[in-house]
Amino acid sequence: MLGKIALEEHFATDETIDQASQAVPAAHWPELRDRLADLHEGRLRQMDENGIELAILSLITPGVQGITDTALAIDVARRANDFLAEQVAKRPDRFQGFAALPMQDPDEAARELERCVHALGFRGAMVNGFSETGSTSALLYYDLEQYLPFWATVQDLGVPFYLHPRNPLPQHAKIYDGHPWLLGPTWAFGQETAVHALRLMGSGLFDRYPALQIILGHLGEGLPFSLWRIDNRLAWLKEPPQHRGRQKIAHYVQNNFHLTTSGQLHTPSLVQAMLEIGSDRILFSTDWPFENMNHAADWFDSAGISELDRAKIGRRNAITLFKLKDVLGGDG
Ligand code: GRE
Ligand code: ZN
Repeated sequence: MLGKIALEEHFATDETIDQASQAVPAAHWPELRDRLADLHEGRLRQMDENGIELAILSLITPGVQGITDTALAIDVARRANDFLAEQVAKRPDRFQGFAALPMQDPDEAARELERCVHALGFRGAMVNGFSETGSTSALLYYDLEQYLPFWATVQDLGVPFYLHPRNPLPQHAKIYDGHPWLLGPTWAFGQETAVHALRLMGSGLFDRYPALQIILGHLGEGLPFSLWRIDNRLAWLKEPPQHRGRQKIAHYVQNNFHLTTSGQLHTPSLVQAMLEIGSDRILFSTDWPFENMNHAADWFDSAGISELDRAKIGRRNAITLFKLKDVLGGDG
């Protein structure tokens, strides 16, 4: 399929690139480093070869979320966003941007998102899970009370918020001791992110701000498979503790979430996600450079779904969600 749009496509700045060196065995690092640092030639060649017209770019994980010094997190986010805006400006027909946000300070995060949307033309935010701060050992999950004004800003701006994975901190990851193969994209990324998403849903956030739209990668980090069981248990057990949302968990997933196909190139999983939340809320993505664009594109282009669903998931849903008509030529 030509004209695909992809939205879990990462880059790194000089300041953040070393974070990714842990992500792959040493032998792969030079290749990964080149891929992350290349925002034009190699990337555009890959996109051309794989029928990807537009990529919405985002900083690597944990990125700004892993910076414990809040003032530094604010600075790094700002610099990364300015750098990305300059890169996008060279080829706005091929690249758009997601804001990196210093969630360590909710007011600054809201201000930075406003700046990124209004002054830099970004299409939303990508945040890599919980944030760390130096002042407390507490991890900041975004269902906490202090984030309500931030979420009000996100809703007012009308842009999506991509909740991207990160690993749990070692001191909170005892369950993985002796099994480092379970960290990262094999398992821990999804587990961490699914729980964070459930915390948002169970906090009542989407009753208060019903227009919020959250994006999850990897076909929903396992949530589509688990929705029925979560709601069934909550209904079967009439007693507290219940979550604070007024609706079933499935309702929030179906009304406040979008899923991407990043790193989950498996047709039965895609069909299952389509059955749970519908093809209007699923979007193609590749997770470059941690996955290969040709793997994602070859699978998606020949997956056994209808051509109408392929057009929606590959392109149309992104145009609607990110209001991309202005940057795309032709049919938009
Ligand atoms: C990702 O973005 O999904 C990712 C990383 C680092 C390692 C593996 C991976 O950011 O899939
Ligand atoms: Zn990713």
